[in-house]
Amino acid sequence: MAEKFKNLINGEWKDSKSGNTFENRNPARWNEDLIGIFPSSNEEDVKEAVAAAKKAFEKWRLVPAPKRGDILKLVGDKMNDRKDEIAFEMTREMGKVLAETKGDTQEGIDTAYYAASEGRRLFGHNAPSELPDKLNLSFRAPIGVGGFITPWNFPMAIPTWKMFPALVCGNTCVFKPAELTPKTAATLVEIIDEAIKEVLGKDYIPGVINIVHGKGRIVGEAMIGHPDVDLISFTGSTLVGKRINEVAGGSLKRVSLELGGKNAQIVMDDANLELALDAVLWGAFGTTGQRCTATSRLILHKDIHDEFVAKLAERAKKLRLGYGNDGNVDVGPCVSESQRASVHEYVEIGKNEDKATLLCGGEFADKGDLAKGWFYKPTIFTDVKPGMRIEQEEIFGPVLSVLKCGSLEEGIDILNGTKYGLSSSVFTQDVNAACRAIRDIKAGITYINGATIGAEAHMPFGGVKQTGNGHREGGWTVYDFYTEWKAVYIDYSGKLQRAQIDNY
Ligand code: UN1
Repeated sequence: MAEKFKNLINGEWKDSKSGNTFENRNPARWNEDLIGIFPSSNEEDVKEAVAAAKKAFEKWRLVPAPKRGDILKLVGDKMNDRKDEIAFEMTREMGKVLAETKGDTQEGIDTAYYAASEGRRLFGHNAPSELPDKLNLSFRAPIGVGGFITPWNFPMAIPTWKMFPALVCGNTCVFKPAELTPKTAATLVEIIDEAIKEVLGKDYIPGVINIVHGKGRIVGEAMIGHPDVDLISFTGSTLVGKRINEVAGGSLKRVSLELGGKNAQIVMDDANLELALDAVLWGAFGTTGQRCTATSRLILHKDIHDEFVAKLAERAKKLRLGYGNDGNVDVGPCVSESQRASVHEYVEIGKNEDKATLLCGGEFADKGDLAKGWFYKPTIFTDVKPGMRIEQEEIFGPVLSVLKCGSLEEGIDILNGTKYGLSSSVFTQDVNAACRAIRDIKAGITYINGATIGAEAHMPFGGVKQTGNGHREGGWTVYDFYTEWKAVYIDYSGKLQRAQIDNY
C-alpha cells in the first residue's frame, strides 16, 4: 500500500477538499515503485491556505527576527540529521543520482544556516538628516503572504532558496511544489512546522507554512490570482513565467522569476583540456541535463575542436546510466515519460537541421533494467551553427550541441546569441582573456575554468534577459526581495522643521 500524504493548512494535515489525488512514481522504476498518493487540490484549498497565512502573518511578523533565525537554525539541523533519508527519497522520486540529491539537500542546509544568521543582521541603513535634532533611520519590514511555485529538478534547494529568506524576514508561506516531487516538499514542510513548534512552544503559530499539492494550472493559477497573496516567487519555464508575470503583475504583486537557460562552455586553445572535458561531461549530463544551469552548448576553439570532440564522445559513451540509488551510476533517467519524449523531439529536430551531425546518443536507453524507466542516452551534436533550434531553445535533457569558434570574441558572441543569460563558462589559462570574458559575457553567472553548474547558496543566483525579471535568489540580494523598506524620521527639535524649505 502506497503511503497517503496530505496538505498542511493552518497547522493541520488534511486531504484536498475535493478528495482528488495523484500518484508519485519512481522515474527509474515506473511500474514497480509507487511512492505515494498526494492530494490534488483546487482553488478552495488555496483560499483556505492563503487565509491561514494571512492570519498567521499578523503574529509571525512580531516574532523577533533573531528568534525566527533560531527556527531556521533548527530546520538546518533537522535537515542535516535526515540528509541521507531525504536524498534517497529524492532520488527515488525524481531520478538524479544519490551524490547529487545529497548535494541538493546540502544546498538547503546551507541556505537554512545562512537565513538563520541573517535573523541577527537584516541590516538597515541610517543616514544623517539635513535638519538639526532629527534622526533618519530605515528598516526592513516583511511584506505579507508569499506564494511559492517550485520545479522538480531541485526539489529541496529551490524551495529553501525562496522560503527560508522569506520566513526569516517575517513573511508567511503558501507552497505549491512540482507535482513530480511532492514527497521532498512534504518532508521540508514537516521539518519547518516541527521547528516552529519546538522553538515557539505554547506560542506556536499555525499557518506560517502551508503546503497545497496539485497542478500548476489549478493551484498555481489560484495562487497568482489571489488578492491576499502579496508576492510570488517562481522557478520554471519562461513560458509559464511570462504568464505569472502578467497575472500577478496585473495586481502589482512583487514577482521573482527564475526561468530558462541555454548555457554555454567556451574552451580556448590554451585551456587545460582534460579539465574542460571533465567539466563539460558534468555540466551537460549531470542531473541528466535537467538543470537550468546545464551546459547545453559547447563552443570549441577550432584548433582543439577535433581532438576534444573525439575524447568527448568516447567519455560520454562510457557514462553509466541507471537508478541513482544503486551504486556506480553516473546518470539517472529523465524525470518523466513526457520529458523524455520532449528531449527526443528535439533530437529529431536536430537531426533534420542543416548539417548538424549526431555524434552519439540520440535514442532511448532501454536495455535490461533501463527499460523500467525513462532513460535517454547522453547525446551530442557537432557541426551545430548559431541560430539552429537545438542551439537556441532550452531542451532540459542530456543533449549537448557543439559549435566552433575562431577566437574568444567570436566564442562570446555565440555564447551571448540566445534570448537567455543564466550561466556561462570559459576555459583558458590566459588571465587577460578570462577578464575580458567576465566583462563581455551577458549572463548572471560566469565560471572561469569550472562547469556551468554548481552555484553556491550564499552567492546571488539568477540571470539576465529572458532568464528572469532581474531578481536574484541566494546570498544577500534575496533579502531585498522579501522585505519592504520603511524610512523613519524622528524629530526631537520640538518645532516644525520643513525639509528642503527651512534649511535653504
Ligand atoms: C537549477 O538548475 O534550477 O548551480 C538550479 C547549480 C545548482 C542549482 C541549479 N546549485 O547548478
